[in-house]
Amino acid sequence: MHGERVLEFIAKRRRRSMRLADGRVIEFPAVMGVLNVTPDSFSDGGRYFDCGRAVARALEMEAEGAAIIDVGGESTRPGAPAVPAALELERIVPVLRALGGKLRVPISIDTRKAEVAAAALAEGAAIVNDVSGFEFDPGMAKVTANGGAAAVLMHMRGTPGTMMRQAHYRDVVGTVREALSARARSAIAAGVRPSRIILDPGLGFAKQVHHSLRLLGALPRLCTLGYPILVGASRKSLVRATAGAEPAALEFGTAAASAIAIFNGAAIVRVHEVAAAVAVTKMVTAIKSSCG
Ligand code: HH2
Repeated sequence: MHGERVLEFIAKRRRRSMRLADGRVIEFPAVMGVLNVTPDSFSDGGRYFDCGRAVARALEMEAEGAAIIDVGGESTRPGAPAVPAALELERIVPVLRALGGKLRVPISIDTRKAEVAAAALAEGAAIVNDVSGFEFDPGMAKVTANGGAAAVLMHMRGTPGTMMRQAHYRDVVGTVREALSARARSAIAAGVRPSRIILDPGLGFAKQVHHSLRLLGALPRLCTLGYPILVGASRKSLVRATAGAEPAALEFGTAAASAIAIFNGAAIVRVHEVAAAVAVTKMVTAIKSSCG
């Protein structure tokens, strides 16, 4: 009972920012720009596979107002094949090295592997973004804790190859909320600071379209866990199936999902089109604050 009251208290005083180990502060709501250094990501595969292009895109997203650049070397789209750590490192390390000292905003490393996270932190990344919520690789929590890094813990089931077979829930919101709470507790037990934990319901990951839509609508319930919430709806099946798959429909649909996410309390939206999300964030923040 006491614990629940503490969580309610924390939720009411919802965090407005996060201080990273190096003193940089991320103000919420924030936009995380996606940089996929992969040949096969579902929406931008191959576009930033070249190191020079990846660096230029990172700088462009920062100029557009991204508060975090999320670098990934493995596609996690449904059915994607697993990538060995050595290949993931080959993709991301040159980009992180080339970005060294060029970006003001922090870098997050989008990986499920401790070896890749450790190398990225050594190259200056400050946040570990793990779609498996530290479940895929048992070494992940220690690497994050030892590096003093912030952690994004996402909810999914199985692996990208198997997850859509497990997209069945009786109560998707309650199930995801419980699982995220458990993941936060085990990260804390391994030494990750509670003030550096971000939770993510994992739209599209072991979720059918209606599950993802339901989670977006029910974000306030996830916010009562007391941690900042990240939402990644950008160009996903919930947008394709609802707004349409042509480029304009995908972008407007993504913007609508980001707007609702922020209105419902998300601290961070993860997107491919940073400029649009920054405008959406400003607009929703202004409307929310005028609501009192
Ligand atoms: N979605 C993707 C990858 N990483 N991380 C978090 N925290 N939340 C998400 O929703 C999320 C994520 C999938 O999107 P994308 O990076 O565009 O595709 P791919 O995995 O094919 O590279």
